[in-house]
Amino acid sequence: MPKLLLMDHDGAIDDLLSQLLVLTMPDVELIGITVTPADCYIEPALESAYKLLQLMGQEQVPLGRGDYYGINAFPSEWRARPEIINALPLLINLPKSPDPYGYLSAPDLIIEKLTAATEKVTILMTGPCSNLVMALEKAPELKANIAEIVWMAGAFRVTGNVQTFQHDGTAEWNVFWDPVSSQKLFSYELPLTLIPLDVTNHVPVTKQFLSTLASQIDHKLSNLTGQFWALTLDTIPSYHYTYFMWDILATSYLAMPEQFTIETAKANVSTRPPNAGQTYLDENGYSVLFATDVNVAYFYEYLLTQFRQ
Ligand code: AGV
Ligand code: CA
Repeated sequence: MPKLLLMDHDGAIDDLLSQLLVLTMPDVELIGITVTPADCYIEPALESAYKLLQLMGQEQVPLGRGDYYGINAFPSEWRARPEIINALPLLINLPKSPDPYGYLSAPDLIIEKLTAATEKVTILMTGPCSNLVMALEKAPELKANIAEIVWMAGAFRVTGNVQTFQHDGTAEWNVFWDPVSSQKLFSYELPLTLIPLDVTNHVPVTKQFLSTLASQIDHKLSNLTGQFWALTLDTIPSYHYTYFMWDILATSYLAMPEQFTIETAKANVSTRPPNAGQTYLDENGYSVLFATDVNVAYFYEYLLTQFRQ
């Protein structure tokens, strides 16, 4: 039986790639997608999310709109990228929205779906965790309906990717956007598996991968995802600008957990400068699992297989 999945993403290019990847998974039944206005502007991101559902013939999957804005905003150049996505040839002529009256709020959709579920639900988050935390603050009893949370977030034994004022560079962006909600999520001690920079650093977007993907361009999804990824290579070639397969790696964990090296730890989240959003190991902290390594060759091969349709 396929596992029930709720996905929350924040509309960046690898979030949208992750949504597509989820939609190729035979063992997953996607029961809702909520979008966080973090690494995106919400309207174009919802438009992208809906267009990808249509492309995959799954427009019945409901979308929820995140209206909460975190504590530390993402750079606007990153947030603006989905506008380009929506103009790509395979997407530009698809309808923008299923519902002229708007969307349910993201926390309400999460509550509705967790309440109605006939079995425990897996939650995949590829952006900040605020929508889920708001839902669980409102309806704490629904924690019992969660099977596992998989979250692309954090940096434990490697440097972070936030470079900004009032910050020492130790945090990863999804945690930094809303450190307070992140700490709350840790404190619930639900089954939480983090896919942090420690492991995503192993999977940059490489021209070699894109070149192999291009060799199967007759498959619609290889064509489209190749275009998505090409748009991520416009940045300055230094670590802080390298585009990794952050969210896609977290998403692939659903299908190939045995390919990851996972560590059990006690950890906490800092909520104040100069290291707001830092995830750190702490004997007196909360129980979490986090990935430290992955079978990289297997992962890239998995993507090439899934997008051969
Ligand atoms: O920190 C990684 C998270 C992932 O969820 N995001 C991008 C992924 O969607 C933030 C981010 C870090 N560096 C970036 C990011 C960059 N160079 N461009 C866009 N977003
Ligand atoms: Ca993201």
